Amino acid sequence: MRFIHTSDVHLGKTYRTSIGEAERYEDFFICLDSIVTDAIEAKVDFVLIGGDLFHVGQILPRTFAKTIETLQPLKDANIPCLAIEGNHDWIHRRDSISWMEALSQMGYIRLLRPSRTEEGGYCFDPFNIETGMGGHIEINGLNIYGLGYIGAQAGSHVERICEAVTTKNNLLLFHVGIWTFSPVEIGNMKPEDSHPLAETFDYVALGHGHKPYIVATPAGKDYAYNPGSPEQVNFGEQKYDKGYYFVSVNDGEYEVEFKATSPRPMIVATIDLDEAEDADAALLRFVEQVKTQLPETEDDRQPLLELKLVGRVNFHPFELSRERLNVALKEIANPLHVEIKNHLSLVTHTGGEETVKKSLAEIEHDVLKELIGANSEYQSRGHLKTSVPFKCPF
Ligand SMILES: [Mn+2]
Repeated sequence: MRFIHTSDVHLGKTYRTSIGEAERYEDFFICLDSIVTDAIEAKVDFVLIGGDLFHVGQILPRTFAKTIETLQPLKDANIPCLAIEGNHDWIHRRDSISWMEALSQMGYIRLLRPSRTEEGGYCFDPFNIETGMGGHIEINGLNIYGLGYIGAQAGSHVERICEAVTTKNNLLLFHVGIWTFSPVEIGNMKPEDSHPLAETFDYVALGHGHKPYIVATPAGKDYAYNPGSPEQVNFGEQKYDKGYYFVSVNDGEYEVEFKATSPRPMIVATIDLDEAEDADAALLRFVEQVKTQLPETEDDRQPLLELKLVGRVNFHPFELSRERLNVALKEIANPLHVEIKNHLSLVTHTGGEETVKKSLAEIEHDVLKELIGANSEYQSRGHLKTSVPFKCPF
């Protein structure tokens, strides 16, 4: 028996305000399509998706339509696609009919989710193809259980999860990170809390962290596998291997192979412009340094760039405008999407010998203060506060 285990596909992700929005949006469908194609070519018995099929809970209708289109070949080939919800699919779920439930009712996925007993235990009901609901499916003697995202206290649920399973030859789909491998701030559990799962499940199919990793028991037996995201969802992920697991099961023995996918090139770099005399000199140095960061690759896809500008400069950082930087970048890298973090600070002279260095944030704050002072409409709001709602990047 053979199967593919992927996770965190994040369909629907894009950069809303970018020229590359439409093309970036396609990337995630192209990525899933390549995995579907591999599954059909290899004639696997099933495909597992360990959560976060969608980037957000409330997807656009076209995202739903494109998902169906992408999963159609699997359905036509009668290859079951078993999925669980992740934290991204889960947010706001109660506000509407879950898109994952709809996919399950339509037969594109089999959404596995346990019910709870009155005593607070777990109950993995057999999956019902008519309702598209249930927590357990048996395929060729392999018992597959699905547990979505259960939040921050996942570790304390392990005993109850194992208690609810009485079969042999078990596999668990679970959207959770294992701390030390996946230091994501929320939705983790400690390895010592996770290890008892190995007594009940021969293969724990993880999702959540976008970096691949394998967890072994203290005795050294691998049992939990996180394939990571097959595309680069966020900046920073260019450091990780990108792919999915191709798994063969023979007599209860799991042979796990990591197969690489082909994500869009992503470059994250710090550009040092320290002591640049003027904006022109800084721009030249910027171009030189970006050039050294560009990979030598046959890949003709436009890359994604995140550049952090650092250093103390002798000109006002505003003079090195985003527009100028973007024009230069277009010539040397032709990026699909660019994010520039301007951390330059200005060296200002205050009449005497003393030199004061102001960060860009301080300069921006001063500018805003002046604006507020000049505009009576805002004067009552004298003190500016910015609040950024916390959002889990995984
Ligand atoms: Mn994710």
